[in-house]
Amino acid sequence: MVTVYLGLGSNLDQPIQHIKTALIELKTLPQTKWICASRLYHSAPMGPQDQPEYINAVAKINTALSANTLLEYIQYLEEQHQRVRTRHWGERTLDIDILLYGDATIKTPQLTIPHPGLTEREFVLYPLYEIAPDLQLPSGVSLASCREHCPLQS
Ligand code: ROI
Repeated sequence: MVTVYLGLGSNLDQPIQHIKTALIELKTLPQTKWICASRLYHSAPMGPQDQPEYINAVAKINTALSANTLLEYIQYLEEQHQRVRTRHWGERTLDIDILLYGDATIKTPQLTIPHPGLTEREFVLYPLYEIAPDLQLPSGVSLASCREHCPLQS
């Protein structure tokens, strides 16, 4: 089993509901043990500013699924939430990112792990820190030091 952290975000059509439902749906993933999730966080949009604020959360699971298979399940979940892609960095009903997949570093056309935004996005760092304050990233850098360099803006 590999420990995986997932980042969830939504800013359309009752975002709190989308995140809460997605967290429940993640509990049904095959070959996967649910561990915990952060609280829900409000955050100002990164990207175009003329979009609603986001609700974000981070979930922790242990899974026997490969990173690619997990990605397929996650994309299926996003589709179930009528995910529509409007514009680059635009609004969305549900976005789920694989932030960390154990200690793996993966770079393929489909997947970049650790997630490239992980170390500088407050809406990822803060919920992740809530559930994994002692985490070390595959680079050897501690999550705590990333968070110190990323002051809360919103
Ligand atoms: N901004 C915030 N605050 N939260 C998100 O989850 C989020 N997701 C995105 C972009 C459009 C980059 N901005 C975001 O994908």
